[in-house]
Amino acid sequence: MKLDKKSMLLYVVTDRTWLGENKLDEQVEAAIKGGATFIQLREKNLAYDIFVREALKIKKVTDKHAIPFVINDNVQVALEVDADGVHVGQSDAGAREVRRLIGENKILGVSVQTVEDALLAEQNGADYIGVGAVFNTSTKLDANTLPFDTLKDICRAVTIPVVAIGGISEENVLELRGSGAAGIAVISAVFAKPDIFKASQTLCNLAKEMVRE
Ligand code: TZP
Ligand code: MG
Repeated sequence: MKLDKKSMLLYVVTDRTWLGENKLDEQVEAAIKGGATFIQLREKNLAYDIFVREALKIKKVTDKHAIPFVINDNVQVALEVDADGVHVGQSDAGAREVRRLIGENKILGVSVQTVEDALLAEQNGADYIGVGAVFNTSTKLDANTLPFDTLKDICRAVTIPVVAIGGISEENVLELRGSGAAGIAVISAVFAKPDIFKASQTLCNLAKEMVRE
């Protein structure tokens, strides 16, 4: 599926770490109202049935606001809830295999850290690429931090949109100016904040400034 570059502007990835008494679908809606343009449900510890139930709740919100919705790693959940697509990393099922499973009309996102893997992902049917970590992050413990030039080289090498991820905050978004990234993907910069709507709104404005040529 061909993606509008604009939908990559503020890509928000879910995380229950800071959920407390709140509901994830309500937090996602607050993020969308603030300006999130893309939602990824990322669940590492949910049983299948609960994962599906949560995915359906989030999908209700993303459908209501006409925002693309993808599932991290789990093709089966994505197909079961008819999500807009799937996002996989290098250690998950290969892009070509995932594309075969989901068909041509769903969104396929792939995480890469090298130009070589980016080109391969594009050849294998990725619609967009995630590159990171672009800054130090404590959200994903096994993420290593990439040089700015690697992000830039990847953006130049592929024709599909690239979203930068990892340690991005209000303070450092503008350091990504000139990278060629179509937007930013964030977890803690939205979900660790007490006011998700406001955090999303601020990041959205900064992301617009970041992508401006
Ligand atoms: N992939 C690379 S870094 C990262 C993922 C999922 C974590 C991003 O989280 P945060 O809180 O935005 O640094
Ligand atoms: Mg993964």
